[in-house]
Amino acid sequence: SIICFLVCSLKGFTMGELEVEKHAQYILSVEKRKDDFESVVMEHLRMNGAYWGLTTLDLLGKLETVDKDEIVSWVMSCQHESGGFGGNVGHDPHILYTLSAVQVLALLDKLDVLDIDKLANYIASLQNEDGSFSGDMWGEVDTRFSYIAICCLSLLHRIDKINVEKAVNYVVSCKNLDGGFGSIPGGESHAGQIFCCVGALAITGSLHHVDKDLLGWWLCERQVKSGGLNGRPEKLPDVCYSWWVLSSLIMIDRVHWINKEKVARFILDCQDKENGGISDRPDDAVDVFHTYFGVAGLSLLEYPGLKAIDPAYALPVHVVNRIFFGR
Ligand code: GRG
Ligand code: ZN
Repeated sequence: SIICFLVCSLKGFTMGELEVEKHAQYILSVEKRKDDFESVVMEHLRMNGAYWGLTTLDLLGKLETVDKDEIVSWVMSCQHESGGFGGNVGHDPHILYTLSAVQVLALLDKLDVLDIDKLANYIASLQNEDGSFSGDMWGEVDTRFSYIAICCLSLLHRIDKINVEKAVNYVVSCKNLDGGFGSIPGGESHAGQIFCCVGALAITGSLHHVDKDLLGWWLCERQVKSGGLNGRPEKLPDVCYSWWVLSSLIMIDRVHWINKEKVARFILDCQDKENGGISDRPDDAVDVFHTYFGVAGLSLLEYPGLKAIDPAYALPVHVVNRIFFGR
């Protein structure tokens, strides 16, 4: 329409630069091709893939094309006796897949099929004495798991099942002198871990523990000449950091410190304009993971025509509103 054309021109983009139809077709086709390279790689983390793919479709306005009941019954067939979810049918449960399962059900407005208390007890059982979280029964500890536990329990309205104060203190103990956060106390700052720690603090109302100017500066320095963002100093830019860095900057209210047009340009340059999908860098092979992060990054940048995504919950804003404010 003429209005959209004007909005797009104002923001510096031509209409149709984002290949909406082709990206939606690409996501749907990966699900159907069961034996090519990408599908085989995805086999053990199919639950994560379902979350990336379905969230992308929703942001693009194409979620109506999927068979919701079939997805819900597959998701539920991945649930384990313990309450946790595996990456696929018959796989061991892990908190990583459990969050994806909850996010998929939230997207489809089917959270009511869950035994909420059983699932919440599984997550709560992974909290350690020092407030940290293990990913599964084998015990690896990482601030990724702190974020996941807090995000998941918040979506289920069961945050009271854990010791929130201890969980927050543990995340704060992973803060570094550069303002960033690592995977464990003393671990190097990395944009992915920063998303997790800032997200956990945002959801628990604890952002006062963040030095916003110091962290904002570190995050802005992730932008390289091409406009893309890297995850740490001296590293190559990668589309997925559009998500990890931009979402963190938005949560600490410093996204105006970055050149948003140049990030959007970098993401658009990573599209396969012929067959759909987005890659990590221009001219690399596309995958579902980077297609999700590219579209989610553009959504954070308010790219015309995309639905808004929530930077802390990593779900479309309309889904988060449905969960917390009813419909
Ligand atoms: C709901 C979005 C969402 C996430 C769930 C799993 C998780 C919570 C967060 C993962 C955060 C994280 C650590 C992301 C980084 C992923 C990544 C690209 C790692 C690569 O790191 P390196 O050091 O690559 O191998 P670089 O880019 O530094 O060369
Ligand atoms: Zn990447």
